Amino acid sequence: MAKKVLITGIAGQDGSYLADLLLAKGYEVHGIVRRIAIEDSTHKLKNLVHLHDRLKLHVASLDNVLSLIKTVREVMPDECYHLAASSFVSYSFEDEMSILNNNINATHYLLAALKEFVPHCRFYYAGTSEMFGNVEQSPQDERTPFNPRAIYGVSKVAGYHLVKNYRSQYGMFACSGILYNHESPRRGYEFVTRKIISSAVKIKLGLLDSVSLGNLDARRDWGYAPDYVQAMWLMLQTDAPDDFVVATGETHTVREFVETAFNCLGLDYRQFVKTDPQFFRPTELVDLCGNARKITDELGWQRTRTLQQIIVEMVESELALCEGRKG
Ligand code: G4F
Repeated sequence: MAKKVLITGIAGQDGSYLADLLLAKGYEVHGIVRRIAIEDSTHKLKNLVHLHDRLKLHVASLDNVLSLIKTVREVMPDECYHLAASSFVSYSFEDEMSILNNNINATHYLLAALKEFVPHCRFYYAGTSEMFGNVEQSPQDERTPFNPRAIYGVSKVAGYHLVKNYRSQYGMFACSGILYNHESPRRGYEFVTRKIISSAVKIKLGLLDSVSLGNLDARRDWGYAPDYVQAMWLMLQTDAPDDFVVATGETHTVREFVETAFNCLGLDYRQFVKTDPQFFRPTELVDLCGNARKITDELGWQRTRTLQQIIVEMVESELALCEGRKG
């Protein structure tokens, strides 16, 4: 019988690539979506269009424990990947309140529901480099202390400890992946890489004059999203649950990303890119660079794309989208 998997956040970048991967491996794939996503499927489920009727989508809300219990009991999954979260690193007060509550509660509700109804289910939790925050050592690995500097990171550290507790106290097979930034043509427009690519392509096509960005000297460790969902799956196939850092071990500045993207289109970014204080962060994290040695040595994980290759793929995909060659 096919293994059953339940994915929260299935309509996002990572969720949709994970669905692709698990369908190809023969899983029966179930996903949790909000009612609003079904009502506005053209926009909110665009990453799943190509999967059409191969998925089983369940309407539930991560802040409603009863709807989660109902879904868990209906699906009785063998594996659960908890990817849904408010994941934009915001510093606004209203956002901070809801990010903290939503992210922590959703993780707790889901773990509690699985423990109660399907305790053998293997659980993946989407941790993040934001948990390390303002680091004192670089690169970071699984032993580096957490020092989050944004509420999003604080909420993710709390979720990480919930996972650890369910593992040690209740014997659940629960793992956290500590993933650094990962990009692809399915990245949301609010994140800097997609914003740069989509603006550069629009400028090339004469649809936009310029783009305003924040700190061009900020550095990130950027990987390829499909490689990172492969890492998630590997973590749930081991003999014993554990936590792993997933990263490239290389950092690049936003400026380097911009320059490469504009170069791909034959443009000089200096003519089109402005900076605007509204896009600067009050605290910019420095030196976030991951050491993925553990997952490489123990699970054989490897990245398949350089940043240059990711940028080329994103540019080509955006061009196809803007020229109407892609849905
Ligand atoms: O693309 P970003 O918004 O990603 P950020 O904040 O690093 O967070 C992403 O990666 C984390 C690690 O995996 C995740 F936890 C999180 O959920 C999310 O996926 O910003 C990247 C960098 C920052 O240093 C920011 O200051 O780009 C800089 N930046 C410069 N100009 C900008 C802009 N970021 C955005 N979003 N928009 C700008 O105009």
